[in-house]
Amino acid sequence: MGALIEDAVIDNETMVERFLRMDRLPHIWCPGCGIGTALRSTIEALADMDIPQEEFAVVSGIGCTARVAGYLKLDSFHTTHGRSIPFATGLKLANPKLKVFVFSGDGDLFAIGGNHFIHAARRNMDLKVICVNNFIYGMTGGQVGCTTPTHSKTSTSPYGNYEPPFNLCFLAAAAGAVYVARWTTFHVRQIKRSVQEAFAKRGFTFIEIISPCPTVFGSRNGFPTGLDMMKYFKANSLTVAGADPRDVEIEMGGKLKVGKFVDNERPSFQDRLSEMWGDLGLEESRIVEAE
Ligand SMILES: Cc1ncc(C[n+]2csc(CCOP(=O)(O)OP(=O)(O)O)c2C)c(N)n1
Repeated sequence: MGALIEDAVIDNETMVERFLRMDRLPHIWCPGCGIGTALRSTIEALADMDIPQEEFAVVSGIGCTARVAGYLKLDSFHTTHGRSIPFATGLKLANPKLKVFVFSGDGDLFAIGGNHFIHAARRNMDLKVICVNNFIYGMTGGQVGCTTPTHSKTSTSPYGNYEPPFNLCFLAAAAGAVYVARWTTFHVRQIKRSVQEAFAKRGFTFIEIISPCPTVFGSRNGFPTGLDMMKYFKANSLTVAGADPRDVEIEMGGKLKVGKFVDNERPSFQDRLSEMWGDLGLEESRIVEAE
């Protein structure tokens, strides 16, 4: 038994050291933040897939979540605010063999970067997007954003937010994503499975991970510690596999619907490209065009 535990500890260390730039630690995240949990589940998913590490590339924008790209020992690109998706699109087109994923925050992907998100989904670009949704602009001090639940207090809505938030899963599905799932940081195994399922698909996939930000969101909304928010997730999450994404809007105090909501097939951007260019690969098609 002792040996088994020892092996597990060694495996864990090996996995973490394999995927994290240990020289960059300690990380910048606050105690109780859920980004590390989301990252850990993602690393477990990558480690357990039959894909060589050098084939992965990760792209992020700016924000607390976006720091993930700097900590991951992959080909990592920490780009400008809101521009992770166009950057990732370029990367995928330049080297279609790469497994390109985007790991970024809700503000980065859906406020400043919202337009890029919907068009990549419409094109069914072969990108795997993982969004940590902490309901707020974490890095810049907890301002209200496009995912802040109605009535929640933030540094710029001290009496409560009076706007409705985006339902990110519905937005992704409506724009054309072929895989859409939502979990919280309480659902570590489900996140791992979703990441693996997303990588197994062609086309644009979206995973939303609801995460605590005790420092600037929780402290103003009755969840002063990360644990308080995790208990809330545990008590209020309701798994509804295959739920219609329009029915999974988030309201604090109500049931938080999680699960895999969309899993379908349609031609990806690259499928359409090869349809047009026959068997020619992307690289060759560019050569033909240049001639
Ligand atoms: C063009 C531009 N506008 C604004 C900012 C300031 N800024 C940096 S991070 C950030 C918000 C990040 O929020 P989110 O993506 O939700 O990530 P979190 O920090 O909550 O993980 C903003 C507005 C910036 N860096 N660049």
